[in-house]
Amino acid sequence: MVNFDQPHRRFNPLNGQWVLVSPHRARRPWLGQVEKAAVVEIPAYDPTCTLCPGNQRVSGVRNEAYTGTFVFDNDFPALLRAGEIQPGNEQPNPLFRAEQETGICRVVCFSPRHDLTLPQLSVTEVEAVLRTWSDQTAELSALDEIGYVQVFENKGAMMGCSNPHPHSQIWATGHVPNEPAAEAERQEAYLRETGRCLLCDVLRAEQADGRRIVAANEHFTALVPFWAVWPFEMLVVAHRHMGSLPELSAEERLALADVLRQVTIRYDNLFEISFPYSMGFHQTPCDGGSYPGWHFHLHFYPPLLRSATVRKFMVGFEMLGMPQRDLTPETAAERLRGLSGVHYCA
Ligand code: H2U
Ligand code: ZN
Repeated sequence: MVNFDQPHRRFNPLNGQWVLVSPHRARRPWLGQVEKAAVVEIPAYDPTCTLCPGNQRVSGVRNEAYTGTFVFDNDFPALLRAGEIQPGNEQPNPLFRAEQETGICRVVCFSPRHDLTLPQLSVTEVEAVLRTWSDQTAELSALDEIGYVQVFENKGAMMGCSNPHPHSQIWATGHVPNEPAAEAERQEAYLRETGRCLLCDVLRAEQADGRRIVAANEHFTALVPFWAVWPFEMLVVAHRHMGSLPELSAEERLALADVLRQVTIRYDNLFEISFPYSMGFHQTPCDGGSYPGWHFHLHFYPPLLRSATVRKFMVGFEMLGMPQRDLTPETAAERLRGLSGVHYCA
């Protein structure tokens, strides 16, 4: 038996990592929002923004006068196409392993509006963003040189986002990156050992328990996972066993748009700020392997802990030992669930 009110560790079956939970330290009274972040008025169009329609980017290229979503190749890509890489003469050895990495980096603007983040867009506008991410996934994963397509959004200066114009990024790589590689291994092992899908089982168990569920509709559920590391981390799981965005039906895409709004609106309402996070889709690798155990999902990793400005740091024991949290996932979910589904600015 385990006492969840006392220090204990929880296992993340998706990545094989443990997290230390110290709930006795979170007993101090909830102070709510201590200080509000300075309110910055953001214009609908910013003539100096490199992502706004019709404006010039750093590369000198001018953006289209776009009216919906807008995709362009990143002017400062972290990866290069195979044909762009110069041959080298480094000889890796077993201790200093290295492999050339190739790939494609793109930027996806959500809308022409410089001032509207995901929770402020309508459900049809979010659905349009999902369709763009889906089309990009299909296009990039069809390329021989691409083994994985990572769609993600870094939101807020705290997450290193350099431009407030709502946008996401896509990094498509030749190799499968660490996180999805670990998830692939564990999901396939679970399927081999049990004959069932890991996240189908997790979803059923979470639905039966109920304590960690924050929002749901017919096709998707958003929850604070049992093994969450970040205070208000969330996992969005598809109800149907599928692998990637292009597999969603039109109805499922609309349902995902709805859940994305439910999640991000509650995040903004928590401290009444534009809530920072890194979020991203975990989709089936496209490296030619077979991944019947892969279950389509999204992770939201927000850095904030107690207020608009008090963030969690992953330092000390967490860098050298393992991640640790005070607030239990159950308490975090309860707090998020209790917030209004209507944006505080509306
Ligand atoms: P982040 O702020 O989330 O890093 O996203 C901005 C991205 O947009 C960043 O990767 C790219 C940056 O390289 N960018 C361009 O490609 N061209 C520009 O003119 C500005 C920013
Ligand atoms: Zn802009």
